[in-house]
Amino acid sequence: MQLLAKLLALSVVVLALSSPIAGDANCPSLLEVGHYRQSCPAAESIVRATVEGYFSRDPTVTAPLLRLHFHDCFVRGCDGSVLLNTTTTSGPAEKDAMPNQSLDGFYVIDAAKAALESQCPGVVSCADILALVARDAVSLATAGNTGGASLWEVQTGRRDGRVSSAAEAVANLPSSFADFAKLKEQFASKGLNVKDLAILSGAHAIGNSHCASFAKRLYNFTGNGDADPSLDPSYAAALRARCPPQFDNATTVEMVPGSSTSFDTDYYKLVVSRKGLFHSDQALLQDQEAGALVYFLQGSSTQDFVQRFGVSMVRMGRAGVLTGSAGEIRKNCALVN
Ligand code: HEM
Ligand SMILES: *[C@@H]1O[C@H](CO)[C@@H](O)[C@H](O)[C@H]1NC(C)=O
Ligand SMILES: *[C@@H]1O[C@H](CO)[C@@H](O)[C@H](O)[C@H]1NC(C)=O
Ligand SMILES: *[C@@H]1O[C@H](CO)[C@@H](O)[C@H](O)[C@H]1NC(C)=O
Ligand SMILES: CC(=O)N[C@H]1CO[C@H](CO)[C@@H](O)[C@@H]1O
Repeated sequence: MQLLAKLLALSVVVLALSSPIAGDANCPSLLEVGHYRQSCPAAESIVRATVEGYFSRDPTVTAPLLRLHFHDCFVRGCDGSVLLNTTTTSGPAEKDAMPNQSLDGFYVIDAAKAALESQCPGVVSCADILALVARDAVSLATAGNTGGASLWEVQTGRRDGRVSSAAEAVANLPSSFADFAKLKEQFASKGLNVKDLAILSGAHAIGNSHCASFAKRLYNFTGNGDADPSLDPSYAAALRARCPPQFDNATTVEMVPGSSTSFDTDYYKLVVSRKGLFHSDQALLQDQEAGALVYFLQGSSTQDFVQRFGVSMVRMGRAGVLTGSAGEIRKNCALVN
């Protein structure tokens, strides 16, 4: 345990030293670690305490919280747009797009925001709350990380956008039926490479999925009444038992059977055994570089995986951010000011 703690502490230092603060071509931003150090010194600990409070009552809260930051960053950049409600003047928001169906955890973001507003009104953006919450959720879920020590430093300084569009969510969020080339293209459009794609897909170590997100793989994959050939046949049979042809929309399946709250390398072990839940998970093996990483990570330690995961999360967290005087700091994460 002590060794793990040391390794984790070391990896945070390495990350801090190796992450450039001002950006590359994709990043005209000025994100920085500790952006609220002066303006709201308790910001990160307030967020952390909020996540911990919910986690102690319900350890399944971590997966939806991690997913929210991903959905935020892939649509209009990490600008908190995933949190906005549809209003009479706005047109359908991201929340109301098909791929969102299963988004959850908004109440945790709202609770963190309320606590922050009472301490430092109008200072901490909703987009930054999402990034911090995602880090804290993974830290709490990580196998062997006793006490949930923070696993990477989050760059902050994002500002909140004023627009949220369901149509943009549909266009930008990868489909669970996508093949490798499409996934690669969609990640590249957010400044993320094949390595980031393979590593961030490891988020599917935690959480659940509704039958609708993969049922086509079980019954009629190519239109000939067949199953997805990339899916292990006995696993397909087990999934068919759980999701019959007329499945109930509310039924869910664990991403990793029996271990869906533990952030570890089990996801990669499933993918190499053709038991990834989504076609998009299995599609990583269609590419030499991504496939090699999957094989490497399935044999790797949890601390090595989370260290890499943190690096790619920091990169994802820079996608299309608003900084400086762009956007605003929302008072209520569901509404523009
Ligand atoms: C590579 C492309 C990706 C695709 C196609 C994809 C697709 C999906 C789908 C279809 C679900 C299940 C939704 C449902 O039916 O309930 C899901 C769940 C999830 N995704 Fe992804 N995802 C991708 C990448 C990511 C990334 C990059 C992250 C985070 C860094 C992430 C985090 C999660 C988590 C944590 C869940 C479980 C949510 C829960 O239990 O509520 N995914 N994803
Ligand atoms: C946003 O929408 C949700 C779900 O429809 C609702 O529960 C919540 O009260 C709304 N928030 C605000 C601030 O209007
Ligand atoms: C399978 O898909 C094909 C093509 O989309 C469709 O014509 C056929 O009716 C489907 N079969 C079943 C059993 O849903
Ligand atoms: C399941 O969801 C689909 C698409 O949203 C809908 O058409 C269908 O009526 C739902 N089925 C049930 C049993 O609720
Ligand atoms: C959580 C959430 O807002 N879900 C919505 C996703 O979009 C569908 C329509 O496509 C709504 O019915 C859900 O309420």
